[in-house]
Amino acid sequence: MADSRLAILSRHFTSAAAACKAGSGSGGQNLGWIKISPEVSEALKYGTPIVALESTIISHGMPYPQNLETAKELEVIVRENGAVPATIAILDGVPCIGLTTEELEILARLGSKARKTASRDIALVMAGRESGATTVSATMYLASKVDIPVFVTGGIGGVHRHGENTMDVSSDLTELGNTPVAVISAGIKSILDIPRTLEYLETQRVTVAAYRTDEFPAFFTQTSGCKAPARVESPEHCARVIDANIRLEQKSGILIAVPIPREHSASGSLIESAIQQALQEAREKKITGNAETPFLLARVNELTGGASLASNIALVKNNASIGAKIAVSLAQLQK
Ligand code: PSU
Ligand code: MN
Repeated sequence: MADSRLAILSRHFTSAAAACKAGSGSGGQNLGWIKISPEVSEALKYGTPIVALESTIISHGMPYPQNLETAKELEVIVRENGAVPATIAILDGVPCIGLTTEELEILARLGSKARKTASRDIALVMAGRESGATTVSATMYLASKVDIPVFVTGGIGGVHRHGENTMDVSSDLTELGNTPVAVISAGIKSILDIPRTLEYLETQRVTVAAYRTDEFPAFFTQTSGCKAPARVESPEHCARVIDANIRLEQKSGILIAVPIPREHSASGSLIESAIQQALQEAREKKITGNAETPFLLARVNELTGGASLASNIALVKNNASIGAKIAVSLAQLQK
């Protein structure tokens, strides 16, 4: 692993000829088309554990200023657990791995004015020199390009309800089928069709395991009524699965689903009824496609008087702590 990281770094350095007009912000190295912050660069070079973090959760997933506070706290939690945080976003057309506090603030303030950037949008955002907040799919893609194998988020996209008719299936699922990165999440929201999402992940060859539970978690609640395909018991166990996936040279990713901590799941049924109402409103207002998830998240937060946001923040923090422990275990295995 250390060798391949060095190979990637040197490849970026040698292709850096056309590089250097990438934005200034981080003061990081410009390695061709991608900018890696000095801290993340250093960590890649020495095999220090790293945790990738996404940015759509900042721009579209939470309101300002809680989004900025959460983004900063996640980085602190990752560090406290012994890993280096690498928040990923596209700034002025340049994919950035590792953001400064000022850059986090720019994204947090842009909110939904930042472009929600899935994998298919990365080239468009680069070409237009726009700023883009990366979803799970785009964050995975960019993390894999610089060889970061562990990525923490809140919830992933999935097969939408009625997806069998609309074909609204998040590209997070196909990216998981194509990109060998482990995504640590709290499962899938019940705004989505959880059983179909699990079926689709199987078709995409994605390794799926629930953390210390037999049931697949549903983001705001610990249970979904769906049995998880597998169960993992500890950060070390997760790291061994990721390490085996790397040795196997699997092209597909891993989804580790961590249930929301029990003390934050109490409002689950309140949130569930808000979700039903928000889904109904989305249908009435004909909100579809990539606008649906942000609409539902914001509406559910309003309807629950902020309870869903508090739960959301709590579960992402929990994921960050477990994800960092997984990254630390993985780095030890790869020494
Ligand atoms: N689910 C959440 N919060 C989020 C998202 C999903 O609970 O912020 C974001 C993630 O960035 C995810 C994206 O990758 O929404 C999926 O969007 P879509 O359903 O349009 O593929
Ligand atoms: Mn979609």
